[in-house]
This record gives sequence, structure tokens and C-alpha cells, in this order.
Amino acid sequence: MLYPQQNDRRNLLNLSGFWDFKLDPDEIGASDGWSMGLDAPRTIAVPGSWNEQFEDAYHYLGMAWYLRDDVYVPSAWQGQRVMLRVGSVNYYAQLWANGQIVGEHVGGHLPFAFDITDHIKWGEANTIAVQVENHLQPNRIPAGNLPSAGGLGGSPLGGGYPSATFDFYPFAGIHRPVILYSVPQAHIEDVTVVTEIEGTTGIVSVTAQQVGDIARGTISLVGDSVVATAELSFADGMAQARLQVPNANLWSMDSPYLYDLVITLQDGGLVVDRYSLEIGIRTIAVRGTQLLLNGEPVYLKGFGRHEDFYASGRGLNQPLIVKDYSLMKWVGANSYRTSHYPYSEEEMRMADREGMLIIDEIPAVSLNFFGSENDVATRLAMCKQQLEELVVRDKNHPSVIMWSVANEPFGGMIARMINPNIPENYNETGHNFLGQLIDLAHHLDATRPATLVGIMGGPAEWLDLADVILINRYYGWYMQTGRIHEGEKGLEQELDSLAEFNKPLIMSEFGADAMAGMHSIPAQVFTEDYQRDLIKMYLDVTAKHDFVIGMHIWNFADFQATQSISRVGGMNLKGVFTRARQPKMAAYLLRERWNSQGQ
Ligand code: BDP
Repeated sequence: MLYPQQNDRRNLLNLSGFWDFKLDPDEIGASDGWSMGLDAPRTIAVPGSWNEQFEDAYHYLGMAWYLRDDVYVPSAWQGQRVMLRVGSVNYYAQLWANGQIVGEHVGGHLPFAFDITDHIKWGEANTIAVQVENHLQPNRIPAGNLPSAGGLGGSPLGGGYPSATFDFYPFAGIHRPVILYSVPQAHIEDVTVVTEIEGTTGIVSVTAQQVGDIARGTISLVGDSVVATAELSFADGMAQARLQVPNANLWSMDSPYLYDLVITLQDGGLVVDRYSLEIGIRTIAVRGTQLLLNGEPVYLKGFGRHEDFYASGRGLNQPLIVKDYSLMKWVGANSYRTSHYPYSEEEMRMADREGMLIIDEIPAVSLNFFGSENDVATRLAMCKQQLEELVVRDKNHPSVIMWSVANEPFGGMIARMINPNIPENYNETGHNFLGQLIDLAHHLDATRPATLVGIMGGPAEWLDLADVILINRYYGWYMQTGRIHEGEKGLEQELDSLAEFNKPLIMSEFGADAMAGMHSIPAQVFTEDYQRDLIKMYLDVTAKHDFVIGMHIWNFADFQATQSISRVGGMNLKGVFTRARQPKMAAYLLRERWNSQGQ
């Protein structure tokens, strides 16, 4: 799933902008010919969530149609393959071209593309329609409307409104750009880059896959000048090459140097196809209780985040990406987790450029292992599909240092709250499920560690599946509420017991809701003072444990969640910045700590 690009052999047309839009609550659009035109449509911006654009559709989570009937495909593209690609649709999408279905995709947050060459009308306007559906269902990833979620009362983990089994708003719609692009008949289909370091030499191993039967190609690595080249010789559509880069300029947080890797297919002297991508030469590895970047231990300072903003909802918002990066740098952060789903491809490119270390997560948030064997198998298959799609999409980003296959799979207390008669083999079923995902991550990518994020009170044996242990902890918030000092004791005790794993550990979530502008002496819950003091306590306690190699505060910014009795105005207020990106007191604390002391 290469990111589309424009060059002398490839073309692209970005169809982002205003589209016709119509809700289809009775789901009659497909049979009533909506794919060729919408009756009395309204105008919607693509990308963007429909919920934030229309107040009457805020809580609408059903079927809807997007349509453009003015799409001319440039005549110069004739003879090439033309693809229709969408960066992400939440949750299910069916694509139509001139009244014909050209493909469908299940699962939000990941791109998909279909060949529409045979459906194109040259020399006239084409009609492109995208049918989107976002029902919350128990067997979807992530799930909603769990039959037993009533047990969670007004909790944001279920039983809130809408009844998503996760703590963020289930925004719906076309969330990333719709792109029409063309590639030559014989073209580069995929590229995999793996880098190693031997002394001061960088080793860049490239595997190229083509569609077509061109025998030869080239790769060249370009820095300030061309630094290495090799011939590619294809057999069964595949070719490999290994480049040596003496005195390599390594990719790191402080100096995120990117080389351009240019790959061509060549027929005689003719360049048939060309594709280039930015790559970084770096290694990532776990050794004992350390995480090593280019052989050096790293300490992660940063956040769990969300793609969330006013008006754009979960839609790609590029100025916001730039703004968030500048604020993350302002506080001295060097990393974040794409909680709780893959972020946009544009954002991953930004991370490469800015030297951010990314823990890349699939949307397996709040998994449960209840239900029939069939139910569990359905969820597992969906998780596997999303993991495969994610690795294919993000494998070449130097910024991606780890795959996260799940956030807070329900175990322990929460599992018992959903279902008091927890089946005897529940932990085993969960262990097997999560183990399969970790194995798959290793199989898909042997170069990066894999992890899962443990919930408070969850089974320890689940955590042990991870190469790097990630835990979310809410001492002093959901437990010992209002008593930071008592929370501190709980945290210390648990950290002592976690040392036994002898693995690196990242505190992947901790924090407190704070209503911006609310203060108190002594610090009380929901004040900025309490949030700051609680975060400081966590930073101080964990700094005493060498195996803790990272602190990710929950959350970078306040974000829209579902309505429940613990979410004021439907917002999760654990941001150290407000949703409008203004700092709370905790942001100043972090700026001081992370820029000076390092931890
Ligand atoms: C954790 C979840 C996260 C929530 C957070 C919270 O991983 O999605 O938003 O707690 O409650 O359970 O704020």
C-alpha cells in the first residue's frame, strides 16, 4: 500500500474538497440508485467527520453517501492503470464508479485502493460515490453496543451514549483524502526497506515487488548527493538489493536525517516506472531492560494522543498536525503512541521528519474475549487484518519503533464487571488471542518489538507476551481518588513487582481530568493543580526505577468522548492542553522537567 505520488511516470488527483452528502437511515441508497446522484444533497467537506459538521448528524452512526459527479480523468492518463484510493473511512466503505461497485473495505483508520480503469468514461465527467456505514457492533474492532455493557453503568467503556466500548467519540465518515492516481501498466507495487548499522556503515536492504514482467530496475539512495546505487533483477515480480552507505548519516531523534530512495523499473534505456520514498537509517532493539535506538538507550517522553479537533472531528487536519508537533516539542516530548488506532499517513511522514518515536497501534481497544468461539474468532480475524494492513502501510517509517496490538484488553476487575460469571478459561482465551497477535507482528516484521497495553488489574501473564511492557495506570485517579500520596504507595508497590519481568517498561497512560481554569488549595480532583501534582508524582516515582524507559501522559489534549456521568460535556479532560491547544499547568511542569532534567 504505497503512498501515491506524482512524478514523471505517475499521476495523482486529490479529490478532497466539497462533496454531495446524504444520510441513508433506511439503507435504501444502493437499491435506489444513489450511486449515480443524490436527491437534495447537502455539502460536506472531505476529509472530515460528518458528526462535527452537522449538528443533526452528531449522533448519527448509520449509513451515509458521499458523491461527486464532476470527476474528469485527465486524458493523458489513458493507457495507465487508474486507482481510486481512500486514506480511511470509518467503519465500512463501499466505493462506486459510474454506478458500479468497485470494492469495499472494513475497518477505520487504514487506506484502501481499487483499480477503476475499466469503469472510466474518458472525455466526460465520472461519478464517484462512497457509501459509508458506522454502526457500533459487539464484534467490530473496536466494539460497541456490547450486550452486557450495562454492567459498566455510565462508564465511558460502555453503557455511555453512544454505547462505544471505548473512551473516544466514534466519529464517522471519510476521514482522510480520496485520491485518484495512475500507475504504468507494469509498476512498482510494494517496497520494503530494512536498515542495519555496521560500524559507521549503514546497510540498506530493499525488496521491491512489481506488477508486470519487467526484468530490470535500479535503486539509488540520494542524500546530499547520490550515495549508493544498485541494479535490480526481477524474478517472479520480486527483486532484492543491499546498499552500503559508508559514514552513514543515521536517523535519530536529534538528527532525523532522511535519504531519498529512488526505485525504477527499466525496459532497455526506458524508465517504465519510478517510485521514491524517504528512509532513515537506524536500528531499534530491546536489550535486557533497555530499548536501544542505534545501539543507544532511549527514554520516551510523550503522550497518548487522539486525532480529534473541532469541526474536523477525526478528519485529517494538517495545520493541526504541525501545531501539535510544535507543542509536543515545546514541552520536550520525543514520542507518542497512536492511541487507539493508526494515525494518518501524513502524520507518520511528519514523525519521520521531526524525529518522533512512534508506538503504532491497531484499533484493538478494550477487547473482550466473551461470547462463542465464533465471536472470538471473528474479532481475532479482524485484528489480524488490521495489523497486516498497518504493517504494510507503515513498515518503512524510521519513526515507527514498535507495534502495539491491543490497548487494555479487558481482564481482571473490568472483565468481571461486564460479566460476573467470567468463564473459567477466560484468561487463557485472552492469552491465546493476544499471543497470536504478537506472533503475527513478529512474523510480519522481525525488526521491531511488539507490545500490548495492559489494563490496571489485568492478568500478568498477558503482559509477559510483550517485548516491552506497556501499562496504563490510574493510581490517584480511578483508584485512591483525591489521594495522590496513597496512589503513590500503590504505584511504588506495583513497580516493585513488575521488576520481575526483567523487561523494559513504559507507563503508557497515567493522568487526571482537569477542567482548564479550575484551581484549588489543597489540590482537588478536576483542578489543574491536582493534575499537575499527580503527573509530578508519577514522574518522580518512576524515575527511581531503571527498567522504566518511558512515560506517556494520558493525554496530550482534551478530546471528545461519549456522554457519561464521568465525562463533563462529553469530554475526556485529561489533556495537558485543552482541545483548543491551550496549556494547563501540567504543560509547564513537563516543559520544565523534560527540557532540563531529561525525565
Ligand atoms: C484508559 C483508556 C483510555 C481512556 C483512559 C481514561 O486506555 O482510552 O481514555 O483510560 O479513562 O482506560 O481517561
